Amino acid sequence: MAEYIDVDSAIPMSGLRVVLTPGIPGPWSESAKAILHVKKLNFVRAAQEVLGANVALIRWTGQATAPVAAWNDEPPRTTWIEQLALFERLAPVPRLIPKDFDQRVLMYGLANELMGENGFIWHRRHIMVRDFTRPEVDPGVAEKFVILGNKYGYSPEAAAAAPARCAEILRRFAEQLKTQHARGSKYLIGDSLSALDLYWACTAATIYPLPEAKCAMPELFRAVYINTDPVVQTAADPVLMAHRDFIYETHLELPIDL
Ligand SMILES: N[C@@H](CCC(=O)N[C@@H](CS)C(=O)NCC(=O)O)C(=O)O
Repeated sequence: MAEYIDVDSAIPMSGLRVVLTPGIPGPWSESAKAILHVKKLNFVRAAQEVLGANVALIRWTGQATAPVAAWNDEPPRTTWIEQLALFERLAPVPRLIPKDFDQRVLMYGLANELMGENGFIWHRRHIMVRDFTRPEVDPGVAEKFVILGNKYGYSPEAAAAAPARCAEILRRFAEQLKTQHARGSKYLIGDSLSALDLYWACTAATIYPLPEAKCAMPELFRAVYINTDPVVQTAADPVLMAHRDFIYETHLELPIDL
């Protein structure tokens, strides 16, 4: 397992510190790590405690999620979009934000559909909370999912809307990939790797996690990440999973170091 320091020790340091959840391949955290890997940026890992008090993290950043990226004494970046801007500034090459205006607008729009508040992962999390608070689930596990749901806006109405919203986004990504393949590109935007390919590769784990040999994770997390919702399943076109595998095999590090 990778080395982590505590958040209190990371605060006064200079350079790049990234707060991650040890042992858990969360899609936002894996996306940040994927960008850092492609850009060959060195960083120190600090540990967030999943659903914990995270007192030092809250004092520092005003919130308790991972990932967080901090550069020198600049304000810590707590959202994917700010983190991407920071990493692109620190290592402009290879470029992961398209130079072309229209491609850039499309990339940010689609990335927000995956990563943003009320995007794919957000709704996928509602489905996880729905499924892991059912009466047959171990009460100790269900209790954690109630806390997760309360933290991230779960309600029965939100859960009811989530599968269709996830499926809509998956269908758009599959269509985008097929259009790109037809014009001879292997990537979601333009003709080269962008942050969107990395976001998709890391998000795909919440439908089909990577196999244990490539990404070891606690058994409970694997069960939570494997999609069993039929509406989401129908929209999970094989082209999407093939793209995840292509991006990991071509651009990322396996097995994943958590
Ligand atoms: N900071 C992220 C969101 C990350 C996020 O929602 N992280 C969740 C993943 S489930 C997390 O840290 N959960 C554990 C917790 O809240 O303790 C962003 O907006 O880009």
